[in-house]
Amino acid sequence: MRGSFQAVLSLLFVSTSCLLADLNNELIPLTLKQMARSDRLPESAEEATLLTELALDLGLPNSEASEGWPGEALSRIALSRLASLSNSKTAKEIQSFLAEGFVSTSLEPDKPADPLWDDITRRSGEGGIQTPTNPEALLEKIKALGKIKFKVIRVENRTTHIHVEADRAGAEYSATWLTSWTNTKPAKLTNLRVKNFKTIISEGPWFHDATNTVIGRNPRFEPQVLHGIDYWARRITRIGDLSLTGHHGLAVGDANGDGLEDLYVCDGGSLPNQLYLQQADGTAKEVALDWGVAWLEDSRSALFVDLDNDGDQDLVVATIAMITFAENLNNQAFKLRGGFPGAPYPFSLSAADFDLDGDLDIYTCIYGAGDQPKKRGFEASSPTPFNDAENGGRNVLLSNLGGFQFTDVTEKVGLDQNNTRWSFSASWEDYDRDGDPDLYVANDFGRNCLYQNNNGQFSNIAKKAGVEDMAAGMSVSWGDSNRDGAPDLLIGNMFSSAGQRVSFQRDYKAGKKRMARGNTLLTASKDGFEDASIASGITNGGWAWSSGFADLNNDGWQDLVVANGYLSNSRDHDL
Ligand SMILES: [Ca+2]
Ligand SMILES: [Ca+2]
Ligand SMILES: [Ca+2]
Ligand SMILES: [Ca+2]
Repeated sequence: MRGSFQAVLSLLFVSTSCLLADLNNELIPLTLKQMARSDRLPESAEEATLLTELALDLGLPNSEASEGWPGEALSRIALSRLASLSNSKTAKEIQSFLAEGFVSTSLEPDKPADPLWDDITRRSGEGGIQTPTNPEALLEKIKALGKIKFKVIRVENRTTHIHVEADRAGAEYSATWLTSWTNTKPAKLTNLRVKNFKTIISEGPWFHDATNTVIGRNPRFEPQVLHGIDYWARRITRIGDLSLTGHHGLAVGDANGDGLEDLYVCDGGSLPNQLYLQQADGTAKEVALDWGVAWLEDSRSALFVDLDNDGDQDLVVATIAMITFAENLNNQAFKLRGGFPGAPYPFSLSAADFDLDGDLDIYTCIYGAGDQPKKRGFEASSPTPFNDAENGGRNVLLSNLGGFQFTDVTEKVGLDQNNTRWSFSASWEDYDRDGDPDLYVANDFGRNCLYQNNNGQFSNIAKKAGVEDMAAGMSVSWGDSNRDGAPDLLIGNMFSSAGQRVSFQRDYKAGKKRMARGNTLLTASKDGFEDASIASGITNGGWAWSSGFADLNNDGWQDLVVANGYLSNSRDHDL
């Protein structure tokens, strides 16, 4: 274990010097140097203590707690009964849970199949009429759905709203069930109504995992790539800057100018970033060390962009030490040109020519404020209040001055308005079609920003435009989802069943209720933006992080891709 750690540390390391090359230029010259092993060994055993648990205080009670939350008790009972129903082998086992006169709709009515594409079809609708159902019939219906999982998303009097997902060979089923329970001990199920269901039927898988085929032969694949964060958390000390939340982005671009897209992959602190060059046979060769970009700093985001307009793809990487800028040298290597240290704890990068002077400028989202060497993220400061926090980090717009010189113009151009929120992600689009790029910023723990560009000066018009989407904003992308010519907004937000239950019980105001609702789709028209999230069925994307529009099947309609998931415990009914 220790051997791999030291081997990693003996690779290249970025160091800084404080010489300013130019008064306007705010990049610091950087050099590469060999790092001595002793540079980063922990000062004491205490400092080497691993961060084993992330405590994220959302201001909501623990979902397991029932004190003061009567609905939570019924929620747990419902979950346990439903698990018994799906696990039972004989009708006799479930008889004790069913009230006399139990009624149920069909769980998966035989609706006509709508074609989606190729041989993939969808059946959807409501459950229909409730009829008396005996235990044998109920068990048969449940078994027919396949491997089944439940989440309680709302408790209303004695009725629990259940999100159901099930899969079997060739089909995936998802539904909302309303289940009502007697107020007796033990609580018994009086009726089960399928409010809506959707079954996607497909002969074969839609995607194949090509990871091993494409990058599996690289020397670092087994020792580095194949291991997850839990493996590295036990081997890299805190002083190695390994972030356990795994926010490491990647960039796609043609680094060597051969017409094939290549990949730069960011990794956690003490693990070198990787550069994969696509080969003619479809595999990819890892060359980061030879190309001078195997940096070890915890890296959050990267961009391949042509910063000097010479036709090749330069590289920008947001590390926790600084934003680094590297020039592409004849499609053969990168040369470090400087680093911007004024953006600590970055989460994402985006590029646009905001001032229309012909070169690309760089915007960086900064999440938390108060970053310190030994305390980062939520350890250094927490968002308050959790639904409208303004105590986050300061996002930065760096204007490209040419010749790999950049200057911080955030304040000068008006982007300092509402600029202390917990920003994860930003996306540029000329949404008002006046010729200049405008900027949407997705913020965790509160309101998002839409900065309208007016001749290089920005105003946050999110409130006026109705696009604040006060929630746990993780990601944003622009795309024309309804093909009316106006760009719409997709915002990745967390969907939390526990959060939905407690916000409903306490009758939280709309602003707080939205915190756990899930993804948001805001469609634009000449009359402004409209919230189409629920109508379009996109809210439940799990605990969403990165998301984006992509026309996956080339039918001219934008599909959505959402990356989701979070640290979880071993409960097997956790979706
Ligand atoms: Ca290439
Ligand atoms: Ca270039
Ligand atoms: Ca514009
Ligand atoms: Ca499509």
